[in-house]
Amino acid sequence: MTSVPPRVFVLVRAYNEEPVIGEVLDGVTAFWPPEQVVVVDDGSSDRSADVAASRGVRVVRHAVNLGAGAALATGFAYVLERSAEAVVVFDADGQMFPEDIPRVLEPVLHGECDVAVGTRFAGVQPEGLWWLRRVVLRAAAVFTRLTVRLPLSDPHNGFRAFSRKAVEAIRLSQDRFAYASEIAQEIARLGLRWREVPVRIAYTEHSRRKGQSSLGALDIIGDLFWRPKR
Ligand SMILES: Nc1nc2c(ncn2[C@@H]2O[C@H](COP(=O)(O)OP(=O)(O)OP(=O)(O)O)[C@@H](O)[C@H]2O)c(=O)[nH]1
Ligand SMILES: [Mg+2]
Repeated sequence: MTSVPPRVFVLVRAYNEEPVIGEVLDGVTAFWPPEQVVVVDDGSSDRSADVAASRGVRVVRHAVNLGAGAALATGFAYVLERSAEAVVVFDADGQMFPEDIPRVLEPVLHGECDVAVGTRFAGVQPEGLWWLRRVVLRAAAVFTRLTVRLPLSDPHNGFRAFSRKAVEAIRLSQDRFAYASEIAQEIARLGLRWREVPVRIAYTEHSRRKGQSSLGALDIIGDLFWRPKR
């Protein structure tokens, strides 16, 4: 991608990412205009939002922590209001590489699909991924294949790009991490065209300390089957 298309946004959800979000946003804004970067601060109790604002990006805040799915829904509403043509979702915790953004966006911008989903399991296996987490992520793929009939290899990878059509059509009712399974369900329900794009995911000390525990999978299953929807 030689120049950044207008009305294509990078959406960054952040919950207590103060130690790393500045560096992450520096990486993104090195080649993406800050006014096309939206940070949804999900009720952080640290200074994540202030650090983000200091980078000149747009910052939207939840007054309380609602969850990664709710933060995505807020970001979707925000970019739709700003006439977004497409949006790519990028994490604030330093696990993703800004250089991968154009590759994830490309099939959406070229009209080849409505949703591009990152996968960490194509090609080189991610370094530092603990075996139990790998098993859980693989199980999530099998679960998605069985329940939604969508053969995604990494449905819980947060690195995704969406066309405007997809953002308008997808309904998110899961506030927490079950939203990732819901996106797969929505892709299938709406018959959206999708594609997987290999991305790298780093496992850093910070991400391991504050990221999802493998037991989180049980929470997700609980949310999907037993928690009343919004
Ligand atoms: N954990 C968590 N993250 C949130 C929340 N709201 C927004 N986020 C952001 O959502 C992104 C993904 O969250 P992570 O906890 O890193 O989830 P993950 O990358 O799927 O899991 P790990 O591989 O364990 O890091 C990060 O940028 C978070 O800061 C929330 O309520 N809880
Ligand atoms: Mg993470």
